[in-house]
Amino acid sequence: MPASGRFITIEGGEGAGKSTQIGRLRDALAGLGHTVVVTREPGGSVGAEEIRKLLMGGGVDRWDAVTEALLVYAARRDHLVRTVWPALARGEWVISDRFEDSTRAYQGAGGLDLAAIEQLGAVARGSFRPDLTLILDLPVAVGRARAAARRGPSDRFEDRGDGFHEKVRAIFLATASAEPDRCAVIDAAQDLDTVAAAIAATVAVRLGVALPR
Ligand code: Z5A
Repeated sequence: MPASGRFITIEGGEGAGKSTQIGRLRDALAGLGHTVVVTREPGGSVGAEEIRKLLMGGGVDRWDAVTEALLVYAARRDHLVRTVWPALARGEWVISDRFEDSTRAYQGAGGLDLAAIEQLGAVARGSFRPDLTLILDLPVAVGRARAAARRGPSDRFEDRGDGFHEKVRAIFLATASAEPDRCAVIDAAQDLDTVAAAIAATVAVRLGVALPR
C-alpha cells in the first residue's frame, strides 16, 4: 500500500475532547496547505458506518467480546480499504477519531485477550500503523461529566460503569508506555487552548511540520 500522506490517530476516553481537537488540528494542517481527511472509527466508510450502528446500539451485553471485536475489525478493514489508504496514496493527511488503540482499550477492558486483538489486527491491517497517535488523557470522572453535559442518548459503551472506564484509561496509558515512538500522551484535563497547543507542539516535533502554536 503506497502511502505518502501521514496518518494521525486521536484516542482517549469519552469526553476527552477528541472531536474538538481534531477540528483545530485539521484547520492548522490545512493552513499549511495539506489536504486533510477527517474520519472516525468505528465508521469512516459507507460499510463501516453500517457496522457502527450494530456496535453502538442495543444493550451492553448485545455482543460477546469476540463478536464485538470481529465487528470492529470488519469495520476497520472497510475503513482502511475505502477511505484511509486511498487518501494516503493521494498524498493527503488523514486524522482518525479513534483507531486500533481503542480496540485494545475497550474490547480489552471487556475481557478480550490482547493476543486475539493482535491476530485480528494482523489480518485486517497487516503491518500498517499510524504515524502518530495522540492519547488524550484525563480523569474518568471529568470526561464523563463533560460528555454528560452535552450528550443526547447514551450508547453501549457509555452505559458501562466507572470501573470499566478506569480500565480503558489504564490500557491507553499502558499502550503509550509500550510504544513511545508512535504514541504521545496529552493532558486533556487542561483548557481547550492549552490542549490544542500541546497537540500542535507534538505534531510539529514528531512529524516535522511547523504548526502555529
Ligand atoms: N470503540 C470500541 O469499543 N472499539 C474500537 O475499536 C473503537 C471504538 C474504534 C465510539 O464512541 C465508541 O466506540 C467508543 C468506544 C467504542 N465509546 N465510548 N465511550 P465515539 O468516539 O463516537 O464517542 P466518544 O469517544 O464517547 O466521544 P465523545 O464523548 O464525544 O468524546 P470526544 O470526542 O473525545 O469529546 P468532544 O466531543 O470533543 O468533547 C466533549 C465535550 O467536552 C464537549 O461539550 C466539548 O465542548 C467539551 N470539551 C472538550 N474539550 C474540553 C476542554 N479541554 N475543557 C472543557 N471542556 C471540553
